[in-house]
Amino acid sequence: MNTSDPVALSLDQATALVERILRHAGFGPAHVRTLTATIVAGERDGCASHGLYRTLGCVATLRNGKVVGDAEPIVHDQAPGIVRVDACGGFSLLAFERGLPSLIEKARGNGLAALAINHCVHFSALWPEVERITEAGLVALICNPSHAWVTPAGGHTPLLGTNPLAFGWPRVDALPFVFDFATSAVARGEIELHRRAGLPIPEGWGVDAEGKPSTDPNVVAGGGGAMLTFGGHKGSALSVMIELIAGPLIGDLTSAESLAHDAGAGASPYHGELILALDPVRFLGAEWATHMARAETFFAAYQDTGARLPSQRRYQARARSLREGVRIPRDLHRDLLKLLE
Ligand code: NDP
Ligand code: PYC
Repeated sequence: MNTSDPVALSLDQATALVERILRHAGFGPAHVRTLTATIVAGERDGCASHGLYRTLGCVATLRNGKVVGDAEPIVHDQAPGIVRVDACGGFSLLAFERGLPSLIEKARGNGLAALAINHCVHFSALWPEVERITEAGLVALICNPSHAWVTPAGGHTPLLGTNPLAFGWPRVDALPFVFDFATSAVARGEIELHRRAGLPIPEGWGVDAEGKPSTDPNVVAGGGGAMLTFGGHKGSALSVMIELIAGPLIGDLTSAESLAHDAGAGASPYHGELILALDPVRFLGAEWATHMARAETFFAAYQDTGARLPSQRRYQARARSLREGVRIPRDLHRDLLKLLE
């Protein structure tokens, strides 16, 4: 065995390891369950920036006193089309789980509905939540702010979060169409993985304190620099939209306010999350199947162009991991085991 060889884990082993670490750290059973499921799903689907690596951040955030490890979310029936869940300072995932049944019921009743999660600590990829909604036959749109690490196009000081935007469309006899990306050029987690591996980052991801392009992850993510949005002013505008609709609109923090709340602790962001669900059956009635079939024609035409659909790589990684398990960097495995000491 070479010390740089990755460590192979079956999905059961990965699950047992993450569960043990989170329990040992002091998270309550419901949070251990929801955190583990999402962390292992990230690794399984080949999303290393939101996979087992995130266990380190969850534990650090608890040790810093920046998350309530046994918070019990409170569900409020805010309006006929709105369910609000107060995460009470816990991680967002349990709040999502508690609010989901009401979101689905309201979307089926009204045609569209919103779930607003407040006062949550957030670290996760959004596609696991998108898939829970598409499994119910609904269209999903989810977004949230994060910490102010990203400068708007044309600026050079951080103000925006990495603000992910995710969309899902339930498909006939196929896994859902899902995209889920940061509105920064790349997720912060990807830069952190480069830093851990001692690698430079590609140009276009960030700038130094003077706004000059930088490929140093230590400068862009921590050394006075800033991350960049994707697509210049277009990514900036989308990111601002997310600051607004998943911030002030739902009575929660912007990314700048989340970073101020962090006060240098380096914990996961603390803010809200906005989840929208739309019901094709309510929109279309008896015409539903006809129009879902037209969407399938569209997906076929898309792939006929030679392009691949977002999530196809992820679904392939999932199928591979279900067969073969996952492989994680040896130094990550070592750092995870240290959390059990
Ligand atoms: P990417 O830039 O890799 O974009 C991811 C999305 O784009 C996926 O849906 C991916 O599908 C799709 N995609 C990538 N390449 C292609 C391609 N060539 N053709 C078609 N589709 C493609 O990831 P990001 O770094 O922007 O984001 C990674 C994750 O980080 C997301 O899951 C996001 O939710 C999470 N995140 C979470 C934050 C939070 O606050 N909680 C903040 C920021 C990010 P596929 O997976 O199949 O490649
Ligand atoms: O990777 O940008 C990121 C991120 C922020 C919060 C969780 N993930």
